Amino acid sequence: MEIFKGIPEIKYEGSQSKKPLAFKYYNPDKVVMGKPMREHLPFAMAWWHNICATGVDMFGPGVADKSFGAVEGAMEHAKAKVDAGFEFMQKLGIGYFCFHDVDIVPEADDIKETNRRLDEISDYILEKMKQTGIKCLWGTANMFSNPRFMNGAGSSNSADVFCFAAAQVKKALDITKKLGGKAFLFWGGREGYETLLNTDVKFEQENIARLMKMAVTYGRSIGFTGDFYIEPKPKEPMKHQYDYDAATSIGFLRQYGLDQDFKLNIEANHATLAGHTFQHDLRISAMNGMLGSIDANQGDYLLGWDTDEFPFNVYETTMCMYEVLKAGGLTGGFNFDAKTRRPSYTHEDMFLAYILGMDSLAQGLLYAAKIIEDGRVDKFLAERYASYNTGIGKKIIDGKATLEELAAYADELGKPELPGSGRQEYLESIVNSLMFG
Ligand code: XLS
Ligand code: NI
Ligand code: NI
Repeated sequence: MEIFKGIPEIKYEGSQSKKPLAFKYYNPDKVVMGKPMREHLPFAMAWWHNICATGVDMFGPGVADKSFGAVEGAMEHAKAKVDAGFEFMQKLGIGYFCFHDVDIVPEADDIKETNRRLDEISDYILEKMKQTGIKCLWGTANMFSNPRFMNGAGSSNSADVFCFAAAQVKKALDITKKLGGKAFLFWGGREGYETLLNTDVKFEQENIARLMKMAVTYGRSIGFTGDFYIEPKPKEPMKHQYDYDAATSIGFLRQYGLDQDFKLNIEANHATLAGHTFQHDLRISAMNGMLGSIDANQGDYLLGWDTDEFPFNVYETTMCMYEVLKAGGLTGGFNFDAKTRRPSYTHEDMFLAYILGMDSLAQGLLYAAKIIEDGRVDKFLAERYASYNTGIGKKIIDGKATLEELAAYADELGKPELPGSGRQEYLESIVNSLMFG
């Protein structure tokens, strides 16, 4: 039964098209730098925002109808959501989805019953996956909504709560493995604190690492060969979240010996909440060999919270795709961890939002490829460090110089030349002319 009646399969029509339900830039077959767009951009649908969220906020109830013709909260509804999700992805040509355990079934009071429901729904999802060829990008356990997690999951002060976190991780890993998921994700949820008056940070961080270690050991024991991800976020819901940003998360993973099994899932809006650009956290992850996947969205520079908007800022998507191309692509994908604004409450809005997001990333890809193929930016960057290619610079790089020798070199020189202009404005004008020229 068709759920999104009147919504056709979304096709590429080109930038001149005025048709709302068409791609203007995302042309899956178009080859960019030797690869079709669909391979550059493995898009994923986020189950929670798209299929579950109704626009509930602190000030009012839901406004969007996500019942999909079923009684809400029952297993019948869970199945209707699967039907809706797969029809949605098929109509947009999206190849992957991401989910939390409690997105796909209503949580029961008893964990045994929740797990039974998860078995049932994952059979149904698997069937749909076989019919459509759509795959699972990553799964995760929601360890932040249920009241038991008010003080965190791995970081909870209660050992019983820690066990429930472990139980959920185990089951979510089982389901992710069953669905052939590429990765398993930990987003910090409530792993953080409000005040140091009641928090033992060292103890909590060690415990989070213990939970992650157990997850890796268990995952490998059941034959899960995918990556584990940490998704950094600096704040919200907690005042301070432990996985603050990419650099902090990488330090944590290395400290606890988790860096061989984990990579990062970088979310645009989380990077900007941490006071970085999206590009910054992508670069930090990539240069450490830990760029796994992306939660594609954008924040609002005037607001201090995670607005999870669909990406439309093409400067940001361009610099994102520049980093992704430079890193040789993603092993993960682009998961739209994004929601329509509350007044955009219709089913058609869900499609329009994904079209915006997919087109914005496609534009970013096209412009990033132009910047790379043009070569002026890369050439400038390489030349900027040319003083290390020969002479004393090379000696430094080769590790053959001593502090005394460099001091003697400086003595002899008396005064160095200024290091050369950074030419930022020139470089920015190159980017503009490539984007709009
Ligand atoms: C919340 C996070 C969350 C994760 C998955 O801010 O972005 O949605 O991606 O738990
Ligand atoms: Ni977010
Ligand atoms: Ni996210």
